[in-house]
Amino acid sequence: MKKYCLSVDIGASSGRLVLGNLEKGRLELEEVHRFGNEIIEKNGHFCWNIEALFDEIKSGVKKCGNLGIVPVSIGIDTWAVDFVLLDEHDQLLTDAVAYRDPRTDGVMEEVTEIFMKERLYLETGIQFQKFNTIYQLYALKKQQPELLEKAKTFLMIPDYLHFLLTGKKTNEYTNATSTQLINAFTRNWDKDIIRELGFNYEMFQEIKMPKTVLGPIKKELAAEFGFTMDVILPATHDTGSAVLAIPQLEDTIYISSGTWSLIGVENYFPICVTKALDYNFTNEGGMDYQFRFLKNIMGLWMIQEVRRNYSNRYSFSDLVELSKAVTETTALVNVDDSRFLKPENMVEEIQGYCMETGQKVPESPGEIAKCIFESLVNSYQRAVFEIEDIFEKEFKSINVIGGGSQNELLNQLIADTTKKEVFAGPVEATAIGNLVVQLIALGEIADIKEARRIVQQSFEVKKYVKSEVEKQGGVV
Ligand code: LFR
Repeated sequence: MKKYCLSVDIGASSGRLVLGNLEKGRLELEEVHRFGNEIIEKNGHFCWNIEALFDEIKSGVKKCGNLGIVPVSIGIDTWAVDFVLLDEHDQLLTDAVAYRDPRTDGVMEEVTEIFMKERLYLETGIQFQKFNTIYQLYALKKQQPELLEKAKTFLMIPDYLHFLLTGKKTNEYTNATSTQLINAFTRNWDKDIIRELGFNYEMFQEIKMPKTVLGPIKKELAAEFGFTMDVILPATHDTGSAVLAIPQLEDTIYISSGTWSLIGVENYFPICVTKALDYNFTNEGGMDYQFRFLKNIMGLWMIQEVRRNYSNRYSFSDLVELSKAVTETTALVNVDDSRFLKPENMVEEIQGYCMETGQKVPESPGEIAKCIFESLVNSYQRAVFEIEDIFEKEFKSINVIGGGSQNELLNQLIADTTKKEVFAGPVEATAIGNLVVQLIALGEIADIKEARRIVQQSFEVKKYVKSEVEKQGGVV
């Protein structure tokens, strides 16, 4: 009998339920359900529609039943940093406020007056981003202190969805590290930071590692689905799952490419040196206590927003084609400027930046898209330099994974700019990484090393090298 696991991977712009099973040493995937996700406005904040997301998960599970497939287990991953608080009756006290909400404007600066940046970095190894959970909690403490006082439970988004499935409360490690409240060395909640900031330590749950079998789904859900299954914790931070699906990491820098571009390397210990702090790299906790030494780059969010500004008249591939047709050199923007985090209108924000910096203002959709792609690659190039500077070595290749790895133009631009071999794929890296952890927990795969071998045998990876035109000194 084939053993199926079900991965639920929800990103900032879409979610999917993918079944996975091992067949003759290869991992087979079957997408059973896909749905959109977006930020909504609720009670004066930008939020996630968490109820709708849970409904989509249930619809997807039911589709498995319709296909006659009963998964042995299910595991959920999502983006990081966001959370909900529950009261003493396990009811929601807060909305699932999204990290792009301006409630944290200026808060990081306040917190880093209480804690020196160096101390926070030395203890947590986490990069400074205004939306980290630590700043969101501090914003809440200032703006709605009564909610924090009533809170009995802190759950991150996947923790909460797992709670809805099982009734069990836990904080999964990989995602918990993105709070900037986990000590990188004890790998547990940092009591000192939590208490000094005046958060209630008791609301944080026991940290559980990926591979933990949380338990069976609630009886009423089993009755609704017509079958039961276990919840097995994957790396619930989507980037943590994605990186597990990189076939080989030796001398390789990865870019997990989606709404964000996460660029970095896998590491066995956290690097909390001053240079890493200055470059603002993070040490996110990974499976088996590996660390992802990486940096967040604004990513395809900018293109997603541009599409929205043009009322979705252009598909992603339309924008790629239009940008290819632009022959003039383009203006460049600093994609990591926080003005691009959630501007009212991305097109106008880009144009404003170009105007203020005395560059030719991109006007057509093709020019805007070209400006975004080239600016992104410019930022990747800078991050590559920083990584090589910190590790004092050259990396041979770059492996782009995730949905963004389908963007051939971007892949080629990366190869041309960094002059490194670029490997693109697997596209469904996050779902794959989620599934392999469940399969390891079930004893179907020995460990991550074997999982990576299986990934290599199962999925297509395309190679890009510096183009000939570029080699001869022409323009891209
Ligand atoms: C990618 C991601 C990044 C995290 C950002 C915000 O989906 O999880 O790793 O920094 O979203 O949570």
